[in-house]
Amino acid sequence: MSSQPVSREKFDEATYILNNPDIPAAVASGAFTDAYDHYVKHGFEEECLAKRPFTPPLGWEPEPQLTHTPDFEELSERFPDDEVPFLDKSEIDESQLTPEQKFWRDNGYLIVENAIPEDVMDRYIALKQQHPVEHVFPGTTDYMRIKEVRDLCLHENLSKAMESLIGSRMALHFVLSPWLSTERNWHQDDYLNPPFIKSWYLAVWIALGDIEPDCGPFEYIPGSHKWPVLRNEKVKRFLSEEERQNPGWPKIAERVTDPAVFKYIEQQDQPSETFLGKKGDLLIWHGSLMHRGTVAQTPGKLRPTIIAHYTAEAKKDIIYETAYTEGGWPYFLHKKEL
Ligand SMILES: O=C(O)CCC(=O)C(=O)O
Ligand SMILES: [Fe+2]
Repeated sequence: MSSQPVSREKFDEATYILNNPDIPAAVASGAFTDAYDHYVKHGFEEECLAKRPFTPPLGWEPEPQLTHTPDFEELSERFPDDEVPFLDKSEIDESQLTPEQKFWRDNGYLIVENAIPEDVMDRYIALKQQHPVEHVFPGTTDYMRIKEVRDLCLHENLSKAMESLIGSRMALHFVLSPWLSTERNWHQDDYLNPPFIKSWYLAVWIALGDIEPDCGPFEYIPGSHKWPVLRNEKVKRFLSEEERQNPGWPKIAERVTDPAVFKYIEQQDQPSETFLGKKGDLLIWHGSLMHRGTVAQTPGKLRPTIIAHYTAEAKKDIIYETAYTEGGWPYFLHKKEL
């Protein structure tokens, strides 16, 4: 699948409508001028996210599946300098940067100690403790309805720090609340984003208690945000056409991505670090930083955290409605109604 929407000439309107029975009503309602208008404003992005079936452009032949074992280089790319946030560009005047910006530029992460006031955390923790703390409460998009989540994840101290690293206000769109490690192995978050995000993205790990080494802490490789980044269209060349269309393709693709990523990490020989924050400390990481949730050495040991993911406000507002906290910090609402 291409990383750009196809042109109007190549757009296969009949197949698009056949694949997406909601389109005629959406066009009739006046929300879109025609099916192509819908495709450009929503459909292409949703195809990338596997939320709509892929509509092949006219004259399109599926790429044959590659069967050799690819290296990381073959599955990844470096983003063009003019498409990345200012701190990721190769030539900038570093004398103008704050120490935090310089650290982020060099390392792809930033730890801010004591960033969140105790009372803001405690109001969230009290709410969370009404449910088993290892469970998914609040759910990944419950920041939309629960003010305590927004007060924490869009706290002014954090939002200002993020804005200074990306050069845009960062909109909250996803939280992970369980007090257990995800145990997800090495990856870069940007890989599963739509192709135009290109590191206008970051995530934050907020310690809501003192993090013990045996609870499966967050591990990351400083400087790995300068490595190439896995790209889904490159990875998909190693899947069959049926696998490419499967919404669960990222998991299926791990048979290709995991060996390539693990081998590359070994070759780089860059030491990793783990984040053992104290209550109120946070770690902000770059969308291309290699990281993982380690396996808890004491199974079931609680890991008091909330993890929040953000996209630069300007990068998504065609797709999402944006709301703002009283302090003026953005968060995405559900996808615009079609
Ligand atoms: O469990 C963890 O600490 C890793 C979380 C993670 O990879 C993510 O939120 O992107
Ligand atoms: Fe991640």
